[in-house]
Amino acid sequence: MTPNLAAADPEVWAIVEQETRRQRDHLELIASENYVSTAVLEAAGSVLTNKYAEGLPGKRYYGGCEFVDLVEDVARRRAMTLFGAPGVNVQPHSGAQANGAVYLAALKPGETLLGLDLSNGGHLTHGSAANSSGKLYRAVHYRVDSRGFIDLDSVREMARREQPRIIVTGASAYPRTWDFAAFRSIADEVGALLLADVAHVAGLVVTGLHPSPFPHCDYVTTTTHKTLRGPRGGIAMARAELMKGLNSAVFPGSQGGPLMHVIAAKAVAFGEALRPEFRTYAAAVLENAQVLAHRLLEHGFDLVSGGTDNHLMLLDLSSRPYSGKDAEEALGRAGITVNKNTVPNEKRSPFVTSGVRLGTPALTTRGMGPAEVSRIADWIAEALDHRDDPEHLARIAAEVRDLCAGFPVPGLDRERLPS
Ligand code: DSN
Repeated sequence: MTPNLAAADPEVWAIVEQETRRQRDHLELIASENYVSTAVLEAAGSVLTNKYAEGLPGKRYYGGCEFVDLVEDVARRRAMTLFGAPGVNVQPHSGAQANGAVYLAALKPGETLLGLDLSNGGHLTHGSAANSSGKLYRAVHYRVDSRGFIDLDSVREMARREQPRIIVTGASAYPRTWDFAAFRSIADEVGALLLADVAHVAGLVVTGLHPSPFPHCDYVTTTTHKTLRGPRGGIAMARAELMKGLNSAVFPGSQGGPLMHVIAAKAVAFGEALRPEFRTYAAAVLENAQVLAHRLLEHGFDLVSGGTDNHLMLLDLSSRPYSGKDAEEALGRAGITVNKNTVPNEKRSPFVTSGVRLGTPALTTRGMGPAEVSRIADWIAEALDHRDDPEHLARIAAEVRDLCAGFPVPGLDRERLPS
């Protein structure tokens, strides 16, 4: 019999075990991470990884695609139901690939793209100079206002001045609600296409807890692994008449063979998200975010925009004597995993930053609720107060491990989860 991973490759197995322990013993507050179900893990680790399937179901460049065709059709059907999307391509390997495909379909090199500035919460693929979206296209950016909210008047003014071919909504670190209808009216006024990158809020969108980008947007992209709680990957959706161009932009435009095991895992995750329990989960994510934000405000922290409407918030540490990097390191030693993040009007480099991004999707998947989240806010404040005291941080880490022991992780602790 073929040996399993532990026997075949003890070196890699040991690393996977270490990561498993880390995921179990740490509090995961990275807003873009989550824990997938055992079913999603199984699909992602299935034999579908062996199959090449360039093309689309029913129109492939390889033989033997009859079963992967079925699974891609399930994924497409479920995604269209979830998002109310007229069309979808479930093959993008990531959100970045999904956005790249939209640009390839919608823009000619040098045409103008208007997106949210990276340091104001936007994503690299929304026209950052370091990304192909900023190199191949003429990228211009809107920003948040002094309170941290998108200033629609200034978006309109910029759109009139810059005449973009496409306007991009969506962000990696924006704690407030997107008004897609208002962006549509701006796009219509200047004759622009409208893309919503809902990667962060996808789980809220599909449960009706954030406004839907449809029917306002021409294109909608998302990752599948954040609030949507699926495998790492992306999908790209569009109005029906734009799908042909979008499909060609994914393959052969920017990708080769799709990852059929990941597409199967996407299908499983979409099936989970269609169930009523997923709405209960998404509502709990929001409730936990409110509790975390309020408790951090009680501890005297500044939050960009003063709070949150969604699953994430941004601690603004500009007035503190330590950086986002310092905070990330200290919290890491206390068993609390976060990521440093730029804040609006950032003065430090992206490797240092003056902010920390916090999110509740993963904690909520473990079954943690307001009592635990409030305790976590207290630990965050305590750890940052004692950031230079390794013993104090180690004591918090031990308390964190105790809390985590009571909250099994789907996929990691399957035998300890209630059936
Ligand atoms: N890097 C992702 C995030 O953490 O939000 C966005 O793609």
